[in-house]
Amino acid sequence: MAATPATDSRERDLRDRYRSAGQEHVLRFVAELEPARREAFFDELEAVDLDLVTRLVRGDDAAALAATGGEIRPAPLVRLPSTDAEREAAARARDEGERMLRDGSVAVLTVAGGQGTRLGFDSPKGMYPIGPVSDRTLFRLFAESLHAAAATWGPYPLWMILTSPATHDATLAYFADEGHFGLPKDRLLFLMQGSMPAVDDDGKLLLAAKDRLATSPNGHGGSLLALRDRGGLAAMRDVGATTLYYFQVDNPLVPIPDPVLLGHHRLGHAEMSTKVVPKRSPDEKVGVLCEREGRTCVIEYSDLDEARMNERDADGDLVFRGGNIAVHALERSFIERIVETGEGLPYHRAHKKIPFVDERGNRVEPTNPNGTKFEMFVFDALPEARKTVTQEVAREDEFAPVKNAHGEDSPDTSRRALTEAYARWLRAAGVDVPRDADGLVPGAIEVSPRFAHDAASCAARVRESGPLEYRDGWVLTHDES
Ligand code: UD2
Repeated sequence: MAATPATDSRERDLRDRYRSAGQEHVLRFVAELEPARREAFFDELEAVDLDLVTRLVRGDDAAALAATGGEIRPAPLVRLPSTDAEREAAARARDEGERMLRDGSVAVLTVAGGQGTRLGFDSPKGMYPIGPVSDRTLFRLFAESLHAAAATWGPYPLWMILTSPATHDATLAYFADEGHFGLPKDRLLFLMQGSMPAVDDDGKLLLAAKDRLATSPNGHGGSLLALRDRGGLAAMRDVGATTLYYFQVDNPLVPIPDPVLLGHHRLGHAEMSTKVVPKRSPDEKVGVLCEREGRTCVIEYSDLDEARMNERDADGDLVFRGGNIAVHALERSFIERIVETGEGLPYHRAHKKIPFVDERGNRVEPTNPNGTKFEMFVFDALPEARKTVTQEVAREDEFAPVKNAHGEDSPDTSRRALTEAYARWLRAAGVDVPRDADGLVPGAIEVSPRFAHDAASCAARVRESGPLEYRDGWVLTHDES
């Protein structure tokens, strides 16, 4: 295939660099490539941080991840209020958080760059229809919550959405098709996160095709780098937002934004705060909030030893029970400090089945894990924070993730949790919502965030609306009266 002198010199440079890193094999098929594909492949190869890959393959970063020793105890919690003093503290936190929302100091980040493999849904997960009656999508639900926040507290918070190469274009197209849900466009920002190349068990880069590396998104911890590199921090500075409210795209029950967490965070002078729920069983797949040598950290479920995982206190509760639901508040200045130099957070390794092209150019779909993906986890920022707050919340009120196609944490369990949460708001507001023999709502109902976004706003709307009567398939929308 004819090559221009410029291409020749690009190829020479790349060969030199990749040869010194012991990775020249990725250029094996270059002679077969059409010029345009070759140039695009060279772009990809030039963008790879080979020094970083070499260090990760060698394990030179082990120290950063070695935080597995040392004395570990459960992180101190702001407990779910059960005493008057705790209820008063929560009310003070709410007041403070509402002040922050009114004065525009809060921006919101939804991390939505994951590949959603377990759910088996081909589009970005935010497009998943989750409304128990209306099938409104996760993104629509969040957008409506932001309309509700603006109606309640004043300014629209800046909403940033972390995408990845796998979800970026489809997410943008979806928001455009939906007219950006009527949100002010200058308050909406899509940040595409970075990718990391995958390696085989000998530390060699894998090719996904003759002209493409096998890569994967660099983990939700990559959000901090994306905030720096894709204009998120600059946008926060422009709108005067000093605190970031962070949550995952897979949880439709998350309050957006939650003044109580924000208030505890501010009043506790925290740089990073986290919500937890009591784990429902020792082996639930959530990380646990811990303290190691005076620093807060999350120990991922796969890293918690059996003894600690099963340890119970005198009341029979799990000692390490603070399950991370991945809702955080982070100070902008803290994020700036984490990302101002270098590569951000340490990388974790996941041993996975990674399809690849072998040395003869044949595509291989491995049946066993054959390589390693590298990911950063946002909670690894916690130990860097001078102060943190960990707030315990009720699972049934705030955590109903959509992760698996069936069984636990599936669309069925998530929709059921939404119906039951809406029913609790309505009952507390005096509406007669029936229960079946199992104590559950005998059907599905839905409250649009623009009708009410929590129990208190629901009570206020019901007072304005006059008597409301339950029916299966009921959807309370903003113009319900
Ligand atoms: C995560 C936490 C777990 C617990 C649980 C709560 C990790 C490693 N574990 O488990 O401790 O808090 O959530 O629900 O985080 N994402 C990106 N880019 C990426 C990878 C993921 O944006 O490169 C997003 C993804 O779209 C999703 C979220 O991060 O919103 C969680 O990702 P996951 O499904 O891989 O994490 P999971 O459920 O194993």
